[in-house]
Amino acid sequence: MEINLEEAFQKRIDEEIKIEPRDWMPEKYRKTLLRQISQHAHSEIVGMLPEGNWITRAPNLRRKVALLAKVQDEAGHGLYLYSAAETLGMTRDEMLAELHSGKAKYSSIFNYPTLTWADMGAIGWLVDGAAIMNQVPLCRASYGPYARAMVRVCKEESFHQRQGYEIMLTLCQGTPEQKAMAQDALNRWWWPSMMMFGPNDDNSPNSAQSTKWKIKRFSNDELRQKFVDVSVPQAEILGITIPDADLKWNEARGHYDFGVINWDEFNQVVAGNGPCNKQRLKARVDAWENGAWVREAAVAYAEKREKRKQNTENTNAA
Ligand code: BYC
Repeated sequence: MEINLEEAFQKRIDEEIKIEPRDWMPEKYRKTLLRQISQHAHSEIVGMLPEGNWITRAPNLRRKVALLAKVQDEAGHGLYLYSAAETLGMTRDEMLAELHSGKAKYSSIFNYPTLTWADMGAIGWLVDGAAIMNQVPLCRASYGPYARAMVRVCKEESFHQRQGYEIMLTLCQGTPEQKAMAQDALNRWWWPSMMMFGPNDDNSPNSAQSTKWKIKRFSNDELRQKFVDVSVPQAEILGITIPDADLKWNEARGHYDFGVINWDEFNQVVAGNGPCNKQRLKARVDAWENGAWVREAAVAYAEKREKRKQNTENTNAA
């Protein structure tokens, strides 16, 4: 019986029919999605912190409004994604408990510090650029609630990428000091952005199954290559240099070759030993603890309303 269910499930996926929350699914499919979607949600929420750092210091009102809107969008993305993950049978409180205990991962990229205003440009350009590359194919993921959430996320990410690139363009057309600041931000954010796509394909334990289930449509290395190929001409327009001595157009492949990623650094960051891991986690745990009174007040208010509604219904019935 189990075999038939699995076969029917895979057939639906092969036929590009979306899997919905009430459909039968293998336990491992549910777990894989819960892992990926909840980690994605955590990344959006933790991802607000490095940029939130610059809202009060944005150089003018226009930049401040755009950055504020971007950070708010990220909160929204986190909420759509937590809702999609909840349809797989885990509560939001349980997911947050896993983040706060350090059990659940979030993207390595958010464990790096934002040292100058140019970092807001580099994050928008590169981090959101990498995010779009990875997330557009997720709009076609086999699980309906995830795919639908990603459609809206991707539309907003595209605005984020442009606001970042525009900051870079302005700095690169500014004074030599401003251009140097943009170059410095590119130097620090390039390699961590390359790591966002995850380990190389031959070292990616989840890829084979996630590809078969059409959660993943492209491999980690394919997406990383696409990211390099689009970023190089963008850096040329800015007139700044990607910090990779091995970056070179390969006519035969029709792609840019690039240098080797420092996987030791990646593994250290993912293991919790990056420059800002402790600070990021502490900020989230503090926010949760300091927000306890808001949650309690919301529950008390909902209970009061419910009681009032029942009293009115009883009075009307009498
Ligand atoms: N950082 O077998 P693999 C954003 C983990 S949000 C940390 O290839 P998979 C944005 C991976 O989880 C950015 N960990 O895994 C937000 C796995 O460990 P577990 C987040 C990473 O899942 C605000 C192990 O390494 N984007 O863009 O097949 C502002 C082996 O990897 C990382 C998403 O979450 C990493 N970089 O593929 C701006 C997108 N890479 O869980 C921007 C959705 C890998 O088995 N997620 N690991 O213990 C995905 O597309 C996939 O989960 C990944 C990894 C491509 C990231």
